[in-house]
Order: sequence, then C-alpha cells, then structure tokens
Amino acid sequence: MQEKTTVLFKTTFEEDIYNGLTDYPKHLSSKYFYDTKGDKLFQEIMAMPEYYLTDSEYDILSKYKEQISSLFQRDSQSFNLIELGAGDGKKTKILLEHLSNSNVDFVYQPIDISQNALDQLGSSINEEFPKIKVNKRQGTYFNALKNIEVPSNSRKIILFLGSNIGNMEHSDAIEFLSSITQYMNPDDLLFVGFDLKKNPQTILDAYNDQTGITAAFNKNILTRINTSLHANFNLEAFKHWETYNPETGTAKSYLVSTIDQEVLIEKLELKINFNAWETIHTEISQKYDEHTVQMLAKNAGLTIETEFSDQKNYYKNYIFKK
Ligand code: AVJ
Repeated sequence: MQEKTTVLFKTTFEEDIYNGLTDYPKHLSSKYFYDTKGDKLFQEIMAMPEYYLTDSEYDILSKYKEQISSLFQRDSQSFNLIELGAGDGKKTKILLEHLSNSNVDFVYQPIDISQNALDQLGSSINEEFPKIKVNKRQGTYFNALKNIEVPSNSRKIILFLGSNIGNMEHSDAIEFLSSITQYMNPDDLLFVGFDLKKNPQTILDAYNDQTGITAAFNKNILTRINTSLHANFNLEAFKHWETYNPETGTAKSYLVSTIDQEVLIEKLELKINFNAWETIHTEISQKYDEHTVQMLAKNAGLTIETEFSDQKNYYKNYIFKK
C-alpha cells in the first residue's frame, strides 16, 4: 500500500487519478476515457454490431421522431434543447433534422466533457442544418448545466441519451436527476435513454468484443495518464475484464494487472504498486428494468410522461416531467 501524502494538484484530473490509484481497491472514473483518441474509439464502439445500444436508440428516435418532436413543441412556444453528453450527436440529428424541416424555433445547446467532440458536432450541424442555432458548452454535465443561460420565457427540453445515466450508481443517478428536476419548470421535459436488462450474454458481448475495441477504449485511460502525467503504464501488462450481474443489472469494466509491477507517475511524484491480478475498476454500465426506472424517477421528484421502446425491447427512452 502507498502512503498518502499531502499533494497540491493542478487539476481535478490529477487529483482524481491520484486518489483513485492510491485507494484500495483501485478505481478510475470512466469520464476520463474521452480524449481525442477515446472519442474515436467510442465512435468505433457505437459502430460495432455487438454494441446494440446505438442501433436500438436510433430505431426508437427514427420511428417516433414525429411524436417526440410534437411533445417538444407544445403551443409553438420556442424552446431550448439542452443535451447532456452530446458526443457526435448521431442520434440527436434524427430529431434535429425533423425539427429543422418543420421550421421550429429552438436553440440546440450541446454539453460535452470533450471539447474535440463538441467542435466536430458544432461544425457538422452548421453544415447539415444551417438553420439551427447552436450554443455549445464544454464541461461536466453538472457544471455546464449550472452555467447555462435560458431565457425565462423559453421551455427547456433536456436530453440525456445513450444510456449515459448507466455510468452512475443508483444513488448518484438520483442525486443527478434531482438536481435536473430542481433546474426544471413544470412545463419542461427531460428525455432519457435507458439500456434494459436482457440476455446477459448479449450484454457481455457488447462490452467485450472480439476485435478488442472495447479493451483499447478501456486501456486508453492508461495511455492518457502516460501522456498527460508522464507515467509508464505498460498496456500489455493489463487485461480488459468485463462482468455482468443479471440480478443487479450492473456491468462493470476492470483493468487487471497480469503481473507484479510498479508504475511511475512522474507528474504526481507517485509510484503505484500492482500485485499480479490486482484490479482497477474503470466503469459501470447499469442496465435497467421498469421497476428501477420508476424508483429513480420517484426519488428524483420526476413523473413519467411517456415512454418508447424498440422492437427487440432492448432499450427504452422515457420522457419525464417535474
Ligand atoms: C457512453 C456510457 C453509454 O456504458 O455503454 C461503451 C460507454 N463503455 N463501451 C456504455 C461504453 C464501453 C457507454 N456509455
């Protein structure tokens, strides 16, 4: 075990990495997957046949875009479409295209942790849908949401797609949804994507593809630490490992050290010891059932307005009100 010392951190990234790797068991936050390389790997994941989530949500949005858009445009009042974790916006563009074609008055406000993803999204929307007003914001969901400006006469429609909520444990999800609720007026809507419980094998395959894209995505967090904190993680000495508990619906990703090893993180003046088969927990991807979504909504002060699911019943999008 390492001894904890008082270190002055220049960034929250440094602090989080330090705290996660000196804790037992070790952990790192999945929000740090998304640098330029990580964004690219995640796009490759979304294009894999095993990663059914993207297709399922895409199907739902394509099939119900009219119904969904009309819920957004009540009384032809203008609205702000705020998207948390917009990424490449591939699925959102189904709605954006429909709204743009029907000459609806709205501002699209994508929020993402990755400036790179935001910039690409912004320019692709300007190109594909020049009529749409875009106002992007880089940051964590929370900080960006706090700082967003919406005219008081404009409704807020908040999008949280892709089962991004699955990266949070239930208690954190409730806290997060509650703070969104506090930010909402009675007329506003919250539109959230939830990946559902299904055949456990289907879920494991989605997070453990044969080509190794998910493994590369998971290990990218070590590459990022190597580059930005001058560390010497040997990627070959770590194994991507996925588990899924069909009772709780929690999929978990780990990086497992395959040997006894010491890693030096120069910028943190820190040496980290790994025993053979010691783990770093890097991500949870929660799967839901109806009961659990109702429990989250109730605890966050939200009511379910309506819901949409895909043909295979793999995935659901819920619309919540305050
Ligand atoms: C972007 C959080 C929804 O958990 O399914 C994909 C990220 N991790 N493969 C997910 C991810 C491994 C993804 N989310």
